[in-house]
Amino acid sequence: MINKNSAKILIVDDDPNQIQVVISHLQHFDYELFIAKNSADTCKVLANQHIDLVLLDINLPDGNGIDLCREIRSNHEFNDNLSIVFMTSHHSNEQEAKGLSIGANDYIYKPVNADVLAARINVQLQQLRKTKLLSHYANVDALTELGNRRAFDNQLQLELKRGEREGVPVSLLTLDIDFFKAYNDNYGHPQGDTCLRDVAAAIKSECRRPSDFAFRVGGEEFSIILYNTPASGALLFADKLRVALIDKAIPHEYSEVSNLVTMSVGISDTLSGSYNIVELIASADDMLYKAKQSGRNNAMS
Ligand code: GH3
Ligand code: MG
Ligand code: MG
Ligand code: MG
Repeated sequence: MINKNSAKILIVDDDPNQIQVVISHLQHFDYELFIAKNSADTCKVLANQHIDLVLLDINLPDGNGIDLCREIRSNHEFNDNLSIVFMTSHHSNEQEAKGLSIGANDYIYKPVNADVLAARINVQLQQLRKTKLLSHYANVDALTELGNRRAFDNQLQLELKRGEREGVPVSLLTLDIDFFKAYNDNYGHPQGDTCLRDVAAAIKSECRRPSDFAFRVGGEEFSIILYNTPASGALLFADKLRVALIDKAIPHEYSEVSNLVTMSVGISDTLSGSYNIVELIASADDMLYKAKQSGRNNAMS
């Protein structure tokens, strides 16, 4: 969520006087302001800071704002949730329509009134907050706060493409809680939900690298993507995770394998198969089936 007071705004203008005007208009707000005087500096700031909004001049010494806007929108390394607002003194309906059609969110003419600038920025920041909230609801599982099935599909697609491009293995782990139906039937659904949250917490605490991604993909099923990890490494990870869950010591006196909640894990990787998403998922599911068949509370690759 962007907090209104901590929004990061980048002012792009080659005219120091114009920059001063904007700064004085915005000084009463707690925005964090950044300045760039040309296209190259703009890209540098966008790459290094999570900017929320850019106030973009059209005429720049090393290019023009329209081309820069296009470049920003096509470069996915930059913040997807970025608002681009053109600010120019050159009146042109054609330019204005073009700017909005290539991905700008608003178009303001200089000189701008301080209250109007503040109000327009506020509209943009409100819109960003709504977009982020919508994306959160679409991708995050409400019970565990892990990514949901949709987020899993997207991330796996992304990591497989990246792995293939960089020639790096990707592992997939499919996790399933053992005898969870019996848990629910005996302890009740609310207690079952609490158990799912506890399992998710154990998963989160074991996913320590930025390239480890965990999801709740179904009722009591979870998936983990480990980038740059072969199945042998994923197996070690799965065993640590199983121990972490056992260490949580969630009582389950109706389990047939333990008196605690346990999980079984199926593992596949891109080395044994291909970078094909369907094959990778099917193979992890097969391994999960085998892990269940062989007595549960274990991991198989
Ligand atoms: P196995 O060891 O073979 O995995 O047995 P199991 O009982 O865990 O497997 P099964 O797939 O038969 O049971 C899944 C159960 O998970 C069914 C349902 O009671 C429970 N469940 C699914 N979604 C939720 C949920 O959102 N909350 C709660 N509390 N329980 C859920
Ligand atoms: Mg200029
Ligand atoms: Mg299941
Ligand atoms: Mg189960």
